[in-house]
Amino acid sequence: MENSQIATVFAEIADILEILGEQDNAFRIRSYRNAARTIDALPDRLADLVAGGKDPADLPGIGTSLAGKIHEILRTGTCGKLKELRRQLPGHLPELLQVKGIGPQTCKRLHDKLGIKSLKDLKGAAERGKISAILGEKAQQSILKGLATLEAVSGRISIEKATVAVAALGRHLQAIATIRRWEAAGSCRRRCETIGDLDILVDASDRAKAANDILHYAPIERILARGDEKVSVVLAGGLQVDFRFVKPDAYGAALMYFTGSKAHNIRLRKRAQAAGFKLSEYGLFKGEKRVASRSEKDIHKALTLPWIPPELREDRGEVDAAAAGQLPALIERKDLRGDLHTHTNATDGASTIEQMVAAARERGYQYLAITDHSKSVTVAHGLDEKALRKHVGRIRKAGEGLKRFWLLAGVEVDILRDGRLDIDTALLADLDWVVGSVHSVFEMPEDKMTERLLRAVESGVLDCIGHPFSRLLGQRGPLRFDVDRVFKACAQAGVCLEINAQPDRLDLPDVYCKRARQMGVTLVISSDSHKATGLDLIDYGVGVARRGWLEKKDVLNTRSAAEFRRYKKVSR
Ligand code: DGT
Ligand code: CA
Ligand code: CA
Ligand code: ZN
Repeated sequence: MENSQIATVFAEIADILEILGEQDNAFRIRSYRNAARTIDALPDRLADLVAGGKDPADLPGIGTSLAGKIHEILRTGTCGKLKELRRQLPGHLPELLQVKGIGPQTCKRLHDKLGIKSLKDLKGAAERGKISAILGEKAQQSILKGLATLEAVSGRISIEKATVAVAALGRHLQAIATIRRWEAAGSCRRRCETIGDLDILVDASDRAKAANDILHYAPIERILARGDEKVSVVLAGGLQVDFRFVKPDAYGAALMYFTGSKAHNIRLRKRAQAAGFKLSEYGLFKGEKRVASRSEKDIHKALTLPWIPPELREDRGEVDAAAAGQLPALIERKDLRGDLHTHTNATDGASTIEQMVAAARERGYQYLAITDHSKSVTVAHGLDEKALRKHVGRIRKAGEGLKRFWLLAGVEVDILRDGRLDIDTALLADLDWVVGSVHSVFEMPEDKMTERLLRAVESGVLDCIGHPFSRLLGQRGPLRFDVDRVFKACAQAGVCLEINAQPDRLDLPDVYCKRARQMGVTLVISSDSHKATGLDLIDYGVGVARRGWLEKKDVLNTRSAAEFRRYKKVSR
């Protein structure tokens, strides 16, 4: 169980209490919120700490009552209090909080004044112009916009949430004796940005028994279907899981089919047909004879293709590339030698410089850049010149004593609305690594935004553009700018583009990775971690890079510290 899952339970309790408007609960609401924040920011997994004998009540702001709930959540995945509160709340009100700009109080007003009980109600009211009378025209427009971005991912969850859900479910499946083998297929295996539902393949020696044991998984809230081929359930929180039973001798064929994507399957089936085969979830057939089915490799081989990695299976030219022997040798997590975008407790991070370094070394890295926020990002306590100079002094001092490890003193500097940078150029020029990012004024005419980014790229002091589209999945659309011009300027100026691995960013998006590489831009995969354990989020960035056809050589932070130093000398 991850800290974020525990924090989510407390945050939802606070949301519901606040929507219910129980004034005398103000103190309790605050303590649930604080607990959620504390737990979310913990550098270590609370589950591990508790397993190691730590009492959650020792954490700041967590008393015995909350500690008891933490134990309950760790044991059962949820908490009785939350279930009870959910029963008290009419309709699906907390789902309104997913809309950017709607907090619990707005939510309550929308309910009290307009009888809104769900997202659907909200949308209807906003479209009929009913909201402006209560909240004003500006709020109505912003709600309509928030709804539109939400719809783009509606009913879908982040790849991180899906990965965590698969890991938790996996621990349950692992313990079922009749299950010989299982695997997550579908969009999860292709490492898509967001996941609609989970598709789990199961090879069981006794299907009825296995189905029975699967259905004992505590987070299951509803059973949609139960048959000999398939069991479908909905977990608490709304995630659907389809389990499909497959025979071991057709495992590869089923894995291939249910991995998809649908467009890829169709493309591959056409190729099989052209060669006189029939391809289905049961195998590759010539007439009545099954020629391959046990493993994906067998099937690909019979079609005279190399094995195609799941991340490429989107019908973006991968079948032709495979046939021509031109599949990329995709980058892997173990190729990474360092992380070039991280935060510490000097701004909005939770860990110290030393804790970040230790975590980087544990992961086998040879270098790490500390890039805290600059002054414009006031919510993150961004640093002004004076504070940054002091911080850089501390970073350099911490780096001096380190053997075979390069600690880079850097910054994530704000790109202001006119393209100027938020920190004095002379100071930036003195740093080891400068990430430039847009954190405000996301709405601009396209040509103005292009000029803004070009000016930053051509400043001569940036090493990398952070989260280049500054989108937040489900919350904020991408910046609009002339992609070709900005990418070309990056290639010319030797400024890298970041693949930011934060699960709600995944920015650059996969299709732009391919384009950036073709235009000669160097890419960097960064965790943008705000705590020591957050370095592992970089995995989601590797997923994006693989979906973007990137190889080890395309990504700067696969280079050794020595090679990276040489790159730095020639690039600036
Ligand atoms: P999702 O769940 O929306 O994130 O995306 P997927 O790709 O996991 O889609 P899902 O769960 O509907 O189906 C899983 C896989 O099953 C899909 O990637 C390909 C395969 N599949 C589903 N329906 C069809 C179909 O009508 N034709 C073919 N060829 N394959 C299908
Ligand atoms: Ca799926
Ligand atoms: Ca499915
Ligand atoms: Zn940022």
